[in-house]
Amino acid sequence: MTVAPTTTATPAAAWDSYLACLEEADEYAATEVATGLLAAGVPAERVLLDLVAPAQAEVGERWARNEWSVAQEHAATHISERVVAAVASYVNPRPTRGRIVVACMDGEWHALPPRLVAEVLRLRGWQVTFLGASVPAAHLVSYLHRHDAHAVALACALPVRLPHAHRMIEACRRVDVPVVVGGRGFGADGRWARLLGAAWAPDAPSAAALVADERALRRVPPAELSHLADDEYASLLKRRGELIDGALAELRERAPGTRDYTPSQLDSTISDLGYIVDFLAAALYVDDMSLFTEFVGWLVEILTSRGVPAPAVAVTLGHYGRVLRDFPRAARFLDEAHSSVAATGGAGSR
Ligand code: B12
Repeated sequence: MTVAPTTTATPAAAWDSYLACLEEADEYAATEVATGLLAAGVPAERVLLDLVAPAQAEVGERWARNEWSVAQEHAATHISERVVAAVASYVNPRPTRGRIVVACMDGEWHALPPRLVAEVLRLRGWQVTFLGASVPAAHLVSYLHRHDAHAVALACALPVRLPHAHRMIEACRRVDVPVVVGGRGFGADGRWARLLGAAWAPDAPSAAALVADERALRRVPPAELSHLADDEYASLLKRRGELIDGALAELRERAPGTRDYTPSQLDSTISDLGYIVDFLAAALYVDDMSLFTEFVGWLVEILTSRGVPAPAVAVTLGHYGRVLRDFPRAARFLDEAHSSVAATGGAGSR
């Protein structure tokens, strides 16, 4: 089916039409909605930030509520990428300022958010090199050795990547290139960015303002991670496999339905058990319990919308809590998360 694009002169008015295009995976109509706005005089930056960006957030909400399949989300994201490219080539400014290198953290596949930031920087005259998803620190550094960069913009959409983020921030510091970081992975108020010793921007316009102010970019206190001396983070990572195996065995024993899981259900379960460990590790890294409890709240919502009962999460938290009872910070985080799951009706005895 093809969606007839309506010509509307503001991103807000074009919203329904644009989302309908994403829903129908109609990339041509979606592109016409965006270029129609440009033709009507809406600045390219507004089309990117007031139409494409919030539409992507809505795509995420629909996926989270299990209203859209993963395939629909992928198709919509692909279309948004095409729309970003169409907007960029429609305007196509020539750079007048220095080079900004934009990249995702190692292991981070959310490349579209920093792509939007990259295009906004380009629109404001910077010469942008977009390195895309999952860039290992060593490759970023070798790129920076070969190309003069005014600054690096690093993206992180998932807090679970914060330890990698720290490594990359430190790598840039060592080659003396200032860094601005952004993305929802640093927390809504950027608190984990500051903890890791990096300047943080909540959105693309703020990132543009920061890179234009080199002194502000460099005026960031170094990382404060003295809590890592207790070694809980490193020890937890070493025990990741053992923890997942143990949690799976306990789930199979206490939730008999899991014994009849199909191979793909089993895969998802194992990856969720791993996510719980990884988010716990990230919370230990930044020493912030809320990182873990917010993740657990999100996981329960996602699983509930897919018919998985919340007590399964409580059983796993209880298991990890028992195995990690000698890790005071981890045990506290797990205990708190277990109580919050119980409070939302997902109690499972420990
Ligand atoms: C598309 C998408 C994907 C695509 C990404 C493809 C691509 N090319 O980008 C794919 C399929 C790869 C993906 C995978 C996953 N995803 Co995803 N994804 C999304 C989705 C729907 C849209 C992302 C997007 O484009 N957002 C639009 C941008 C513009 O929004 P934004 O982040 O707010 O960006 C603004 C600011 O944050 C800031 N900013 C952003 N980046 C940067 C960078 C810099 C340097 C600066 C300065 C500023 C800045 O400026 C932006 C514009 O103003 C989001 C939903 C969402 N709300 O974002 C989920 C979402 C981020 N994904 C999520 C999840 C869980 C996953 C997976 C774990 C799913 C899975 N089980 O496999 C994996 C993890 C993959 C990985 N290791 O990275 C969750 C994260 C939840 C959480 N608890 O952290 C979300 C929130 C969905 C949800 N509603 O639950 N995903």
